[in-house]
Amino acid sequence: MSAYKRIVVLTGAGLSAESGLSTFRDKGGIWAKHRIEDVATPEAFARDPDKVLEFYNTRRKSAAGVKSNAAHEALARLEKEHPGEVLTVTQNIDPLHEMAGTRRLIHMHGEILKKLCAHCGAKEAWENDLSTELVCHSCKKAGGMRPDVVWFGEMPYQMEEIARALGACDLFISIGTSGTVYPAAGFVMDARGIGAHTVELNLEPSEGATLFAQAIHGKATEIVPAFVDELL
Ligand code: BV8
Repeated sequence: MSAYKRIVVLTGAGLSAESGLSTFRDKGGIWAKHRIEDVATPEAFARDPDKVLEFYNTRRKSAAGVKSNAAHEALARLEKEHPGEVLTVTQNIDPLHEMAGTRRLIHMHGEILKKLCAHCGAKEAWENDLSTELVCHSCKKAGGMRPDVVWFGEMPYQMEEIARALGACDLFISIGTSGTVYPAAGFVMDARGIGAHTVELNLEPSEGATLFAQAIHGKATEIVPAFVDELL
């Protein structure tokens, strides 16, 4: 049985790669085909909303029908069977953690299957394309409907809850993330700061690999289930 009482798991695009979703910074990844400044900032949306909405409409379509994989499922099992607390914080905007059964979950960069009104802040589940003609059900204005995702320069969601969990954890596990986007990339330092054990599970050493006390490299669908088995 695991010696740890409070576990925080941080996940990134590498966790969903074997489900068929593109990562961002790998060769041929999303940011190799699109400039962040053109599609993933509030300024880009103000300048050219059609282009930004089209980028996310395409990604929403490519996420349709995608299934969770053995790594998502192992993390759901960890939450269910670990006798202490487990909080999963994902940078991913896909719904694969929920699909696998994870319940205590924070989507710190938002969710592709929700829309957000830039005028009034109303949020709603949304599986279809977004367009500038769409009218908000709440404030009745058009032109402000955007995906409920956190763009560069915007504050990630539920940071206080994440900080509380990091400030109390005794194990921090980072999975399938390059460790290049802040504040998520700094979580390992917060966990280290309070003496938690820190582990990286990634295909290859990430930017911050040397900050972790332990690192296991390989495919998420292989190393995550094995690591969870060992923990439980
Ligand atoms: C903020 C969501 C203030 C939507 C995303 C300098 C100038 C300007 C800004 C900054 C700056 N320095 C820092 C900043 C802040 C900025 C930032 O970090 N920029 C970086 C580029 C330097 N951050 C922000 O703006 C954030 N907000 O800081 O607010 C604040 C102040 C105080 C306290 C708190 C906040 C907001 C960032 C949100 C950005 N939104 N997207 C969308 O998806 O379109 S970011 C984008 O990158 C992704 O969405 C994802 O969420 C994030 C992280 O990427 P990863 O998941 O790590 O993916 P990546 O491809 O990089 O890596 C995949 C890894 O998996 C690789 O290592 C690979 O080897 C591995 N892998 C691949 N296959 C497998 C695998 N591993 C295992 N198995 C496999 N099969």
